[in-house]
Amino acid sequence: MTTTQTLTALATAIASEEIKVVDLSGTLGPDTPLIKLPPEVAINTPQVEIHEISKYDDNGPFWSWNWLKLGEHSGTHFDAPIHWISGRDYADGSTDTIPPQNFIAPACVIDCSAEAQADSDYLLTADRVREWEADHGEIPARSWVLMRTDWYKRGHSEELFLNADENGSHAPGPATDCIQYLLEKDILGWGSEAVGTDAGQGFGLEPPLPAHHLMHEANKYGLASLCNLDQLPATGSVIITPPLKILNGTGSPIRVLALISAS
Ligand code: 23J
Ligand code: MN
Repeated sequence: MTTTQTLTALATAIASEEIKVVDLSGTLGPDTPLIKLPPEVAINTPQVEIHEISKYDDNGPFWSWNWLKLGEHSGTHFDAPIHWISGRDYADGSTDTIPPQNFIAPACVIDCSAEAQADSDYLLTADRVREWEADHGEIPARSWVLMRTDWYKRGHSEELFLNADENGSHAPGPATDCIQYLLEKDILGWGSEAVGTDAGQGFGLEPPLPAHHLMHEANKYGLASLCNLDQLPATGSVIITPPLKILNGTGSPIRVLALISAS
């Protein structure tokens, strides 16, 4: 098959639903849960606001449109390398400078749903990734690794989704050695269903917040608040992840699409 025929076949297979498109994004709105950093340590992102400009009325008789108040790291979103101090110097590390071919890549999905249900602070380790590889093959370079926890099923309830107590949020994420191992594999990015790419208690790891610190130090990307990872196969999907082209953007809300084989 020529490359042009491959492209045509792709479009045909999507139209016929031989290739299924799975939406990995949550709905973005005023009740979208956002990360809550300790206010004595840091400023937080304000809740999403959707403001009506007109709705087929005196403010615009034939049209409806809104303007948004929106943090870069709100809802299902992309983390760019310059988001973290360890990645601050990458010339191709902001939402407007990342090469666009990096927005289409295969995904490996590691099912941690049972572990996360048993333990909200569950940390995926390098050993557990190696077990996954024994079942599904080696993690390929330039792939996304997505941690399935079914955390998105907690919905937009802050209480359930952030799951915070006096010690902060309790949500699953990667152990430091997991991220180190995945970087040895030269993955493209790391994705999570939780509010951020790191565990709720990830501040206490070494380095603190290893998914942020180590991935962005290596000019790699993150995806947070993913949904529907339970609809993906462990291997064989392709995900499409272009953030908004925000000037010097550190991240962006995003519509993440997965292409999977229907058969
Ligand atoms: C800023 C500081 C700490 C964290 C985060 C942002 C995120 O999780 C994020 O959305 O990138 S942990
Ligand atoms: Mn983020």
